[in-house]
Amino acid sequence: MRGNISADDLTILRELERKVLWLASWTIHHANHVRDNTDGLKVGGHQASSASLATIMTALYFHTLRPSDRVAVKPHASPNFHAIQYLLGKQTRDKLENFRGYHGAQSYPSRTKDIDDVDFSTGSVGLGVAQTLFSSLVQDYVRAHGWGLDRPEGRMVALIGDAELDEGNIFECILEGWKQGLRNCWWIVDYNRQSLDAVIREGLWQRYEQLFRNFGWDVVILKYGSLLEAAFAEPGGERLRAWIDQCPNQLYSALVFQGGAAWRRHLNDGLGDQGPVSKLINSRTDEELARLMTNLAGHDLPSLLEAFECVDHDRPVCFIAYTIKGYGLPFAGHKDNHAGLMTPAQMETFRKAMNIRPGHEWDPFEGLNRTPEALQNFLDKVPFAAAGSRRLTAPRFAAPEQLAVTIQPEMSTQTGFGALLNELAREKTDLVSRIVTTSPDVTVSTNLGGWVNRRGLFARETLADTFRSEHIPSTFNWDFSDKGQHIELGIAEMNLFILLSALGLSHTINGERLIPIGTVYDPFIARGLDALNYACYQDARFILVATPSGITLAPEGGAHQSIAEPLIGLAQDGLAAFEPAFVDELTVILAFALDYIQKSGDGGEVSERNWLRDETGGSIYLRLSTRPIEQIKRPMTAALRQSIVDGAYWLREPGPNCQVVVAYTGVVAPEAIQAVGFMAEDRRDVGLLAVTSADRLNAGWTAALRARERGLVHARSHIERLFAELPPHCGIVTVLDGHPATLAWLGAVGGHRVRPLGVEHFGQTGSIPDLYRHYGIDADAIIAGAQALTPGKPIRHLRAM
Ligand SMILES: Cc1ncc(C[n+]2csc(CCOP(=O)(O)OP(=O)(O)O)c2C)c(N)n1
Ligand SMILES: [Mg+2]
Repeated sequence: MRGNISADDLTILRELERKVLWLASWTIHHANHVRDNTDGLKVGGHQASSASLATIMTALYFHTLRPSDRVAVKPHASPNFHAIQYLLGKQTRDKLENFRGYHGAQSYPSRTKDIDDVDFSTGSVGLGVAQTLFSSLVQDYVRAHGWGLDRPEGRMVALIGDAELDEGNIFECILEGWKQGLRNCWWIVDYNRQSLDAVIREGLWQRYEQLFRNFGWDVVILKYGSLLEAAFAEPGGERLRAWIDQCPNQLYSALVFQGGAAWRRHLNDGLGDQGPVSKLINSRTDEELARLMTNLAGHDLPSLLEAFECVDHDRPVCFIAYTIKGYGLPFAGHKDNHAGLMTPAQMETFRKAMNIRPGHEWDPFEGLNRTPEALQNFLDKVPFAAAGSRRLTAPRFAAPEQLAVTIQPEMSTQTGFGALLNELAREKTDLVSRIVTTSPDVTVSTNLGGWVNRRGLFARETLADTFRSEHIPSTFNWDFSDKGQHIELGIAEMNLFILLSALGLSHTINGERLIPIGTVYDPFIARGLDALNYACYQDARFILVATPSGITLAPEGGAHQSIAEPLIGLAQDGLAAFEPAFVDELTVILAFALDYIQKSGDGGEVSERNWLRDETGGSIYLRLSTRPIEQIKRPMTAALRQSIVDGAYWLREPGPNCQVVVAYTGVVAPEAIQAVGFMAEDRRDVGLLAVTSADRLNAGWTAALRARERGLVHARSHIERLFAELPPHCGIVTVLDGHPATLAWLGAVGGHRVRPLGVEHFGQTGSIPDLYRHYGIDADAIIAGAQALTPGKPIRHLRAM
């Protein structure tokens, strides 16, 4: 017995290992050669990559893992994952037959698109890996706050391709994990020494080993399987071990590909006539020799089971498991095998070797030696699958319609945000207890300081603010405790988004809902954009507050100003973007956000009222600014509140003969208001549209178009209703501190001419008036745009200049 497993169970696991390899290979083969596949895109990278991980995944899923454990599977090992879930009764044959097809099993494991309980999506290499680390931290956060203690602690496990470790975000998160006292995290590196293009550099494992140890990880190197270990114990075995240890990656891979005779030739040439070791080699047939020389620990169930079983602590562990890319398949080890596919003839040989009868390729137990009853009995008891569905749920927390805050006559949205959180921090509601804020070293400069002073920083170990205990005056109390509600991150924005992804899945991973709010400078969204996209793809729920933004950050210059971000807000799926101008708008939007992020993602129905996905919810992006602007004193009516949420309202209603509409977003409100005032005498019935969310306006519009095309003739979106009375000859000037394309589409809604103003080129230092003038988003530019769009006498204000 090794690794706490009976000989009988080990035999069954060996059968399942073959089955996983077969089913994954057949799934891929089927998608390419059996199913009609005319799109020309052959399955790339799956076959060899899956074979590489088949043994490790068999050991984990069928023996080691528990229901509380969560796994991110290397993207190209998805066929293994689907095969395992198929054997466990959680994936259908239909979906496997349709692998990579429409509504079939996904090419890369997907939480949102697959039916077989994917814990964490993967696909963009490196991100799923970091997700496991941050999920461990979130698990600790939840438990430290006293929630979910009736569930056992889980391990967060990443199955990692060795080349995946080239991604910088992995190193960023290792550093953060060390700072935050990471526990219960296992990373298993599939050390096949191959990437997509190439065989990797020699000795990388030593660099990894050092690195992980430096950051407090336990490192377990799984190099030799049990056959090799036994051979090393034979006379001459040590010589054999030395030969393998010195064998370059390239040569090893080439010999794996060539097989037994080549191994023998090279070993004999390399070792010469050495007596015992030659005897060791010569006592084996070519086939036995090939099996021995490729018996790496990553393909040796007993070695793996024992290694996993031996971990007796909760510190993070990195297993470096030696494997062979394409193990068990004809192109094993070949450096070109990443996108390698078996030919029909090779598949036929493989089928026979696996004892599979034609027509029985999908039968779960076909070709195995144990009886179906024995196998099914084993599968029924697999611990990982014992608890049923892995999707947990958590109740929602009621959010108010609007938040309260004192609005100063002049105020910026960023100050408003800080004040709103400061007010929330005073409240003793369940909702507020679930808020967790985080920021990559810009907590203070994004105005979260007041909230943090009241709610404290999170750390598993209490750490007092020495400045405070030494009575040195400071605006900020930085006391850390396990009840704190702010997670302070280092500067890496990738970490921010992956942490938001982990926090934002807590309701389904931990069964405990969190309300995550992350702050970042708007331009640096781009630094973590792929991780933001990843978080949204997994349907994680969070509020992203991006501030400051735009060229409004005038003296900071082009390196800190954002231009493209409003387009990200418009285009990013799963993220509703808002850019308020006034703080009262923000009080409404933030309240909406607190509710919207908690809505269930099921169904994807659109609301009949505004044709948005308001029933399904999503995440929220608020683009804010540091520029103080004069606030409007007005009552917040229910209708205004609704319009702010729907994306726009008339700040000045257009009259029946309206010649010009100025539609603005965000911080350029004063310029738009001023411009409308200046042109009022020279253009008739000018309208002023406040756009609080170009994203929601646009989404509602396209959804309504689609609905009408489907025959719902009365479908009308919010922007269509707002523009319904505009005369056809009226022109629209749009303006924002961001890329003009964000609002340019407004002209297409009712077929009006548009002059879109915005920022298209890198900013520079200057004052706000300097830069608004230079980039053409000031009142004069708006008036000039209006004059060019509409007939009539020149507008006096421009003439006067
Ligand atoms: C961010 C990103 N860049 C590039 C790719 C394309 N890609 C997919 S797999 C791969 C190489 C993976 O090598 P490794 O991680 O060692 O896995 P193996 O195939 O060897 O199992 C690359 C470059 C990707 N999926 N994601
Ligand atoms: Mg690799």
